[in-house]
Amino acid sequence: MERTLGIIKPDAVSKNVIGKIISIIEENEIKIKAMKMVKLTEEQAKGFYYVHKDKPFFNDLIKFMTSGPVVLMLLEGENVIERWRKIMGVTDPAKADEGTIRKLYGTDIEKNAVHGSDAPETAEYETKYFFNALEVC
Ligand code: IDP
Ligand code: MG
Repeated sequence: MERTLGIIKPDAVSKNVIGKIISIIEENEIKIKAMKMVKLTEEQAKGFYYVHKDKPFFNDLIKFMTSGPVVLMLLEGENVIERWRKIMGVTDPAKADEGTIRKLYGTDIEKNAVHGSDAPETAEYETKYFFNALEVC
């Protein structure tokens, strides 16, 4: 069993597809062990995306991620880090496979509907960044 962090980003929340994305998670035998809807502060978003701080898209990304509420989810399942990334699709919705969440609900390479940790170390950092032990069922 593995754990990863999933986020439904502000574009998907404003498109009213939280339920559709959660359905996809459940259909794929992934368990939601913790979940909350929050509006990230600039400081919280910057801390979360610190690995991208030197990228040219960083400032816009922070603006986007703080533009409205997000749904944070701690996901659990077999091989869930890799499986959730596959279910999401690649970063650019235009290049994502048919049926992936980013293809279905993403807008562009920045506003791409969902987040997923990319490796065991980042999953560990990211799940602990947003959830403490008492919040995990
Ligand atoms: P990932 O979310 O598929 O792992 P990362 O490269 O880790 O992609 O980038 C983090 C987030 O930054 C992306 O999900 C997307 O919202 C945004 N992003 C990535 N590359 C670009 C870009 O070239 N332009 C604008 N935003 C980008
Ligand atoms: Mg990433």
